Amino acid sequence: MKTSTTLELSQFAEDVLNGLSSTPKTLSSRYFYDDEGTRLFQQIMQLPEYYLTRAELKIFAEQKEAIGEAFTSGADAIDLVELGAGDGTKTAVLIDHLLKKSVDLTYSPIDISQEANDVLSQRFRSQFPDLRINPHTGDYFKVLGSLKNSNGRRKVLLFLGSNIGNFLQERALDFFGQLRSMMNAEDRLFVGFDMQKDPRVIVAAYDDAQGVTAEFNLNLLRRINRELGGDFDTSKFSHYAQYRPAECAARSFLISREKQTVSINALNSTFDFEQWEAIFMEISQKYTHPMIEEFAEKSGFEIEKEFFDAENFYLDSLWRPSQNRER
Ligand code: AVJ
Repeated sequence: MKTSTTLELSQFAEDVLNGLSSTPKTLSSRYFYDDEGTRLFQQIMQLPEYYLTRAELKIFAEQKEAIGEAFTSGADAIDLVELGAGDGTKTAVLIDHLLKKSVDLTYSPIDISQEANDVLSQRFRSQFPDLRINPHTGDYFKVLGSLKNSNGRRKVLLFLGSNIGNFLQERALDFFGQLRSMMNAEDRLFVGFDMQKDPRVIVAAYDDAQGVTAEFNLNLLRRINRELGGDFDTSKFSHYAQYRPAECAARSFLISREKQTVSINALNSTFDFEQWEAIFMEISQKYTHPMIEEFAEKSGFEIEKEFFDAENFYLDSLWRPSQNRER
């Protein structure tokens, strides 16, 4: 029965169908970022509890000299390639610095959203009239594959914001391994990791007092209503965030406050919720230093240099392909 309908469904519809048919029910955080979700995430980044963005921006602002040196050491020219740039605030700090140092530089943001790329490119074109910008819209790996050929310039891949935290451990390892396979020996990978810290600080970041994170999660139910003809009543769900310190994992759930049935037209389906049943929405993994070392090693990298903030809340880690392990 499922097969004939599934073929005609969008990836989003298919993933929602599979997720809400699973036990426990789950929805993927990769679908948070429609226009409304992107707007809510911008708001999250301004929240007093959401320390991640500020910590990383501080690292960039205070250590741009050392970061710039590490990026350019042993290379005459560099191509910054950013995976999922967002609004580019952090990257702008670094670009500004590198241009002032007269580094031979290009900037290639890669994003699945054409819209996001257009906005960012326009902003950077007016901010940095001399910067060569080559935006690419599409899947990270497809685009990286097309950029693979060495042009004698060092590619520095940027994967910031602890975006890696949304991947389960195994997928994160696989992701780094795939990046590795697309890199030349002189290329570098610069990754942002949110570190393990006081559990109370972490849980507050995902359960803010103003309820913006709750709205960010509930927006995915609204998105299903908008795009797939769902009839979720968001007042019947509440956001619940927890942090498990032994796993270093923050998780978000939407909890059905009552027994209810939700129908989704585009899926030709209804879904029953028990009272207090959870939908697992998002994992935001935190890291210990040994975890990061293990990731680097297992995916074929060596850690070249590390940039922490003063509180050790956050780490931007520069990796180079390890030479004893051709993949
Ligand atoms: C963009 C994946 C880094 O997990 O901290 C923020 C997304 N979710 N608040 C994170 C998010 C809830 C964010 N990342």
